[in-house]
Amino acid sequence: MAEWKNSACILCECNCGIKVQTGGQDGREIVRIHGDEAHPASQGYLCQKASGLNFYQNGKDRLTSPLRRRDDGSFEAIDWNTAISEIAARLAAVKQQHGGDKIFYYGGGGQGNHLPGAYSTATRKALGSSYRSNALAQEKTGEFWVNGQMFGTHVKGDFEHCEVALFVGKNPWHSHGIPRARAWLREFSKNTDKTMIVIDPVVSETAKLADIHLRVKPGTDAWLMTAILAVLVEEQLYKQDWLAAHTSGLPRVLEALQSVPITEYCEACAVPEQQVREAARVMAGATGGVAVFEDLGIQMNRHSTLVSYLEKLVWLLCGQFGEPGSQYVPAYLQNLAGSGRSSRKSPVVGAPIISGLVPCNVIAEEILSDHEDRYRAMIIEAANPVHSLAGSAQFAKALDSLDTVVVIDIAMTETARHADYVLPCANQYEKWEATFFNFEFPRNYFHLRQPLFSPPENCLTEAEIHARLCEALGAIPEGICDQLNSVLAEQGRDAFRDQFMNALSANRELADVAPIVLYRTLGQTLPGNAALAAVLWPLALNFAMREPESLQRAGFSGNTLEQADKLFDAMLSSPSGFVFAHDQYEDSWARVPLDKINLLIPELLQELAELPSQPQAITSQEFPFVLMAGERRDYSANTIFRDASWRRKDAQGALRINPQDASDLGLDKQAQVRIVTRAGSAVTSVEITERMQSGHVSLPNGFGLDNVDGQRTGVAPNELTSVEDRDAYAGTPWHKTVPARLEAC
Ligand SMILES: Nc1nc2c(c(=O)[nH]1)N[C@H]1C(S)=C(S)[C@@H](COP(=O)(O)OP(=O)(O)OC[C@H]3O[C@@H](n4cnc5c(=O)[nH]c(N)nc54)[C@H](O)[C@@H]3O)O[C@H]1N2
Ligand SMILES: Nc1nc2c(c(=O)[nH]1)N[C@H]1C(S)=C(S)[C@@H](COP(=O)(O)OP(=O)(O)OC[C@H]3O[C@@H](n4cnc5c(=O)[nH]c(N)nc54)[C@H](O)[C@@H]3O)O[C@H]1N2
Ligand code: SF4
Ligand SMILES: [Mo]
Repeated sequence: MAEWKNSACILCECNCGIKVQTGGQDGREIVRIHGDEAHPASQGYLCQKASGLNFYQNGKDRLTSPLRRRDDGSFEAIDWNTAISEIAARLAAVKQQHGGDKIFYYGGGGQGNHLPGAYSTATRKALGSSYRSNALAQEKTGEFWVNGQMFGTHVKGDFEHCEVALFVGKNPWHSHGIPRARAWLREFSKNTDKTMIVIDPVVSETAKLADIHLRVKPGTDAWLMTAILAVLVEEQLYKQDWLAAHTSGLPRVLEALQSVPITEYCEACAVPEQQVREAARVMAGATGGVAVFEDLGIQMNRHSTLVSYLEKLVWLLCGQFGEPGSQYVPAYLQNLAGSGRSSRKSPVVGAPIISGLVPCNVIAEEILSDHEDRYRAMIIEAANPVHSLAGSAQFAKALDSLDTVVVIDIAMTETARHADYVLPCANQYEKWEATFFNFEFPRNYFHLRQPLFSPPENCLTEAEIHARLCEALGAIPEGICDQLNSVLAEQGRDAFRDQFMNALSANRELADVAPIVLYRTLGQTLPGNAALAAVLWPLALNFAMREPESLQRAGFSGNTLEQADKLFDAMLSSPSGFVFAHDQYEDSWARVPLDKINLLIPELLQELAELPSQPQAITSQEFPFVLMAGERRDYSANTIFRDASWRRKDAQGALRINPQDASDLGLDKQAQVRIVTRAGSAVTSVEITERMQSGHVSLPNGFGLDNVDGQRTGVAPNELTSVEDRDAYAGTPWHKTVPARLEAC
C-alpha cells in the first residue's frame, strides 16, 4: 500500500487537512484523498470539491518553461537566466525612467498559497514599487476599513459556540468560510435552542436551513439593515449598560436611527416588517451569543461599506463582543486584513488605498489614463485578474498598454496571455506552502504543508524566482549571505539570530530584502528542504513577543526566544497542523487598540441619512433583470481548476432563473439564452428554479476559462461587468447586481 501523506485542500480559505496517496502515471498523481482527522480545524471533514484535487495537480495549461512574448504576440520558450536578466533590466529601466512606484504588483497568493507574497515584498522593495493590490480589494476592503474605524483590528464571529447565527450575503453551504461548514449547518439547524438567520435574495442551501430567512430584494440590504437597527432602537432592545461601558459615539448613532421610517424601509427591501422585527428581537434576546458573517452578497454590492458598518452596529447594539458565541479578535501570525486604515490615495484617480491595497476596479482606469503618474509595468503573481476583476476586456487592454508585464503562475491563464514574460512555478503540492487564513478562537492553528511531489524540471518556487530577481537587481548587500551562513554553520541558530538582528540595525536596505536573505541562509539549513519556511521564523519571533500567554497556554513555554524557537520548530514538524494560540475570551478586548469600541463613522452615518425611503432602481426598460455575476456553487472554485471536466454536475454553469420569468420569456430547461449587459453579452444554458426571485438571475463564479486547446466552458462573468460599477467609498465592485436583459436565441 502506498503511504498516506499529509497536506491540505487549496480550493477555499478553510484549507481542510487532507491525507493523500500518490501514484498513477510517473507517480505524479493524487490517487486517493481522505479528510485528515488530526487537522485541528477540519477534523477529517472535506466537501465534495476536494476529491478533484488531481485536476489541479495535473491540470490543463501547465507552464513548463519561462516564456517571452514575440512581437507578433506569440510566445517563445527561453531559459531562466535570460528571463531573469531581461526582466530585471526592463523593470530597472522603468524604475529609472518613471520611478519604481510605477511598477504595480498584483496578487501574491490565492486560497492555498500565502508564502509567495512574503518573498515578493523583497522584489517590490528592491524596485521601489509601492502600489499593489489583490482580490481582497474587490471584496473585503470596505469591511477592513469599517473594522479599522470601529475596533482598530479585525473581528470574526464565534459560530462554534453561538446561540444565534446570522449570515448576510453568505452561503457557507457552498462557500464554507467556517470549519466543517456543512456538518456545522446541519447540526445547528437541527438544534431547537439555536436560531439561524439568513439574509439573502436567493433560497440558497443555507437559507433553506434557516429559522428566519429575510429574502431581501437584491441590492437593498442597506434599507434592511437600517430597519433592523431602527427596531432595536424603537423597541428599546439595545444593551444600554453594555454600550455605555464599552463603546463611544452611541448618542449620534441613536439619533440617526430614531427617525428611520421602519415600515417604509421594510417595503424598500421587500421584507415583511414582522419578520424584520422578529429577527431583531431574536438577536437582542440571545443570551448565548450572536455570531455574524457578512460576505460577497453584500460586499460586492450597492452601499457595501455602509452595509458592513450597519451589520456591525446590529451586533454591537446587541452587546455581542468578547463573550462566547459572539465576535472575537483572533490571534494572528500574519495579519491579512492589515490596519484597515486608508492613509494614501491611488495616484491617478485618487481612490482610497485601504490596508495598502488599491481598489481593483480603478487599476485599469489608472493605467489607461494619460496621467503622468500612471503605472507603467506590472508583476502579477498567483492571480488571474483578467478573468477575476470587473471589466475583463478593459483590464486586458490595460495590460497590453504597459511597458512590461511579468506573470508568475503555474498555468497559461487569461492573464498570462497578456504578459511580456511568463514565469512557471512549482504548484502548491510541489513545494512547502501555508496560508494565513487561520482565524479560529479560542484555539487557533497553523498548518505548514510539506511537498507531495518534486516540481517539474523547469519550474521554480516563487521564493527562488524572487531571490534571483533581487540578486539580478543588485539588491542583496554584498557578502551578507556568506557571512550569515558561516555564523549559522559554526555557531548555530541563536548566534545567527543575534548576527542577523545586528546586521538589520546596521543596514536599512537589508530589511527590505530580509525574506530573501533568510531564504538563502536559514532556509538552506531547514530539514526536508523546507527553505520556503524561512519567512516563518521572524513571524514566530514576532508572535512570541506579542502573545506570550496565548502561546504558553498552547503549550509553548519559556522566555520569548525559547517560545519563538519552539513555535518555529512546531511549524516545521506538524504535518497535520497544530494549535499555536490558546486564547481566553477577554483577550479580544486586549486586542482592541482603541480605548472603547467606536460606534461613530461620520461619513457612513451621512450616507445612512441620505438613504431615501425608496432605493434607486437597478433595472430599467433596457435591462429589466438583476444579474448576480459570480455565485459559489457545488463545482466552482475561482479559477484554480482549469479543466472543466472536474465538474460532476452543472457542467456549463447554467444561468439560474425563476420559473415565472422563464415562462414569460418562453424558455424551457433545454433553452439557450443570450444575456446582455452594458459591458458585453454571452450565450448560456439555463436552470429554471424557485430559488431565484422574479427579476433575479445568477451565473457562477470561475467559469468561462479559455484553455490552451481552444476550449471554453460556460460564461466568464467579468466579460459582463464594468469597472465603473463600484462602491463610492472602498471602490469594491457591484458584481451581485449587474443590470441585464435576456434574449431568446
Ligand atoms: N464552491 C466555492 N466555494 C468558494 C469559492 C468558489 O469559487 N467556489 N470561492 C471562495 C471565495 S474566494 C470567497 S470570497 C467565498 C465567497 O463566499 P460567498 O460570499 O458565500 O459566495 P457567493 O455565492 O458569491 O455569495 C453569497 C450569497 O450572496 C447572495 N446575494 C446575492 N445578492 C445579494 C444581495 O443583494 N443581498 C444579500 N444579502 N445577499 C445577496 C447570494 O445569493 C449568495 O447566496 O467563497 C469561497 N468558497
Ligand atoms: N464577477 C465576479 N468576479 C469575481 C468574483 C465574483 O463573485 N464575481 N469573486 C472574486 C473573488 S472573491 C476572488 S477571491 C477572486 C479570485 O481571483 P484571483 O485572485 O485572480 O484568484 P484565482 O482565480 O484563485 O486564481 C489563482 C491563480 O493562481 C494560480 N496558481 C495556482 N497555484 C499557484 C502557485 O502555487 N503559484 C502561483 N504563482 N500561481 C498559482 C492559478 O493558476 C490562477 O491563475 O475572483 C473574484 N472575481
Ligand atoms: S471546505 Fe471544501 S473546498 Fe474548502 S478547503 Fe475544505 S474541502 Fe476544500
Ligand atoms: Mo474571495
